[in-house]
Amino acid sequence: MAYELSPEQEALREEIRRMALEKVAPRASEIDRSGEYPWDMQRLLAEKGLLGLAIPEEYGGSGAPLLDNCIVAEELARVCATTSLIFVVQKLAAYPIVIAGSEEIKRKYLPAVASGEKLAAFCLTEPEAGSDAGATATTAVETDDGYVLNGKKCFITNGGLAEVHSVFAMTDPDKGIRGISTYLVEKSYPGFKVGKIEDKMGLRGAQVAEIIFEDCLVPKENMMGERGSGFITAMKTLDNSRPLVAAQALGIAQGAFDVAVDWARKRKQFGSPIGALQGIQFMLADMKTKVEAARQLVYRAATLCDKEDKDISIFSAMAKLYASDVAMSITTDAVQILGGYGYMKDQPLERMMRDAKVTQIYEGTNQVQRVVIARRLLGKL
Ligand code: COS
Repeated sequence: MAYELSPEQEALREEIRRMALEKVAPRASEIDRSGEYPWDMQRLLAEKGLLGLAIPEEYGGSGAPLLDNCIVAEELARVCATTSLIFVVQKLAAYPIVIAGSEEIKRKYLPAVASGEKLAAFCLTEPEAGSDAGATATTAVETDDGYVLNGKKCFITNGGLAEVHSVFAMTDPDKGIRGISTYLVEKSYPGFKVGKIEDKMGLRGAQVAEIIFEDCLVPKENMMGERGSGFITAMKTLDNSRPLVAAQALGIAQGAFDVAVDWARKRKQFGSPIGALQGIQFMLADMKTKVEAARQLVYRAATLCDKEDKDISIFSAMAKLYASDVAMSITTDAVQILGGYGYMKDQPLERMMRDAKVTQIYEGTNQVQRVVIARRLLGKL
């Protein structure tokens, strides 16, 4: 079944595209160059109510479907992947609270996350638990006062900036993945520390850091969901956020494609625009086909998530796998079409190529996506 956007979704796309072109695009190159977190972009998204787009209305958000969120992520990434990530991560980190948090926790934290007053972070990955998320080594020990967390998370987007964290920690090590629980951890809690801030290839304006827990005391009521349900909460969250990362990758691909088409029309060699050369035409034709195929898959995955369909996992994984590979391939080809100019920082393409790379890695590497797809196809053999 092909996707079809409603008139409201088309209008949303137009509105975000206009905002992105007017306010975000002019900042993109400088955000990349400086490597500083763009608070002005965060404020822009907050003022537009976008940081709460996915959060239910009763907790201060708009309760918009995932497909709407994908449209926003795509249009922002078309001009600036870092700004798109600000949007994507706020939703990723809020999702465990939405699906597993108690009523009290939701009321206490979601409104400030939805308004953008507080940044949020999703703390799953550890130095020894990347693709193998079940190998979580951060421990949570129950005491009379609450849970005491010890351990280290790494590659945490918004690390050091976020005030609200969805953290996965091992409560009952003898139970394996069924021993992992989810905790709401505030930056202000004693024993919460920020470690190394990473120096990255792309998404230069996003802050990614280690988060360290040293006897970090978390109130008992901050456990989200049943004890031992953390792994499933993490997997459900990833199922629901992979389409969003796929949309971000799609936006990067579309942005790079737009630049390449424009260049092919204007750049003259051998006495005519290079777009008149069949070698370039075939490249552009293949690029366009891949972008549109990725869009179908991304919107389809988002629509299935919105319907809480049984095929969410496989479609989310396929969308993330395909769209991110498309983003890498389109940005690489777009640089090629611009030749030497594409390699220079005067053009946005080398930034887009660097930004595209991580979409094949984060929210589960594309190898993990293939594992998810194959397991859904075959079951565990
Ligand atoms: N929804 C609900 N339940 C799920 C699920 C999902 N999407 N995925 C797995 N589960 C359940 C399984 O059904 C299984 O339950 P049973 O033991 O009752 O059968 C249990 O969870 C364990 O699943 P599985 O055996 O597949 O777990 P593995 O340890 O083999 O790991 C992968 C599975 C590799 C898919 C998982 O670790 C993963 O997604 N890793 C990547 C993590 C990631 O994306 N990190 C990025 C961090 S965020 S930027």
